[in-house]
Amino acid sequence: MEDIIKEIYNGILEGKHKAVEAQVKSAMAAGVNPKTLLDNGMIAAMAEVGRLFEIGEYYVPEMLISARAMQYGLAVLKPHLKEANVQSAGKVAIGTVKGDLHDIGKNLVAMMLEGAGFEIVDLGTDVAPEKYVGAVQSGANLVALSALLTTTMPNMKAVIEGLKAAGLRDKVKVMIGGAPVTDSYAAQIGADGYAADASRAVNLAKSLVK
Ligand code: B1M
Repeated sequence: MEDIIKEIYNGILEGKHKAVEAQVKSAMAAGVNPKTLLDNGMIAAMAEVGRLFEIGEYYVPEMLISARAMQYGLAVLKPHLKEANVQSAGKVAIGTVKGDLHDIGKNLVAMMLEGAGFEIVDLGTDVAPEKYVGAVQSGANLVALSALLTTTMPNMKAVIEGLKAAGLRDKVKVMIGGAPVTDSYAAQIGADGYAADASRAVNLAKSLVK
């Protein structure tokens, strides 16, 4: 791993948000590939944070400060991830489902979709089904649902049921993702597709609105 990528990886693990922000700026100025930094440095660091939490070396406060460092780095990286000359590809209402506060993956997916030319309506975290329904009524043609907890996954189905109840299900595509979510879960709840990561989410979104 390049030194600067390793430094950013360590900075996220240690929750040094100001240092991470500065290091990502330096990496961009030095011409480091933003996607390589994202995948090999930043996402890899968050995976390690999860592992340390699982084995009891990190607790919620450590996860939080690492997440803050990740968000600071992502804010710097965002403009560098954008594709050049992209046209509006569709309007996406994205959010983390009810009961779930994890937003790093959701933000990353939103950022990549925006970079690929989608208009983003970010509903935030802990989003009730009615809010997605409202966003579709306001013109979103794609709903993107993120869940990081096995306990909140069923709330994805609640959104689909909400869209059906409002008579909107055939007017909108629904895609889902997040660490515990799978392709077969998407099929089980009647979603239109599942993506394992932010890059695949872009390809899926493009194919769904085609
Ligand atoms: Co939490 N947490 N957390 N956490 N947390 C996990 C998810 C966990 C796996 C950790 C563990 O045990 N190893 C575990 C869930 C276990 C389970 O349900 N199976 C867990 C737990 C238990 C909890 C709490 C219950 C802890 C507690 O309080 N006791 C609590 C729940 C709070 C709540 O939501 N109600 C909690 C809280 C938190 C923090 C607030 C401290 C913090 C979140 C801060 C934030 O997001 N602003 C946090 C963090 C940071 C994590 C880990 C360490 C990292 C998550 C992350 O940001 N990953 C996580 C462990 C892990 O994932 N290894 C963990 C990086 C991110 C880039 O990846 O989000 O997976 P990810 O997104 C990926 C893909 O999944 C995909 O693309 C993204 C980019 O490639 N993707 C999509 C995501 N959404 C998508 C949508 C799509 C398509 C793709 O289409 C729509």
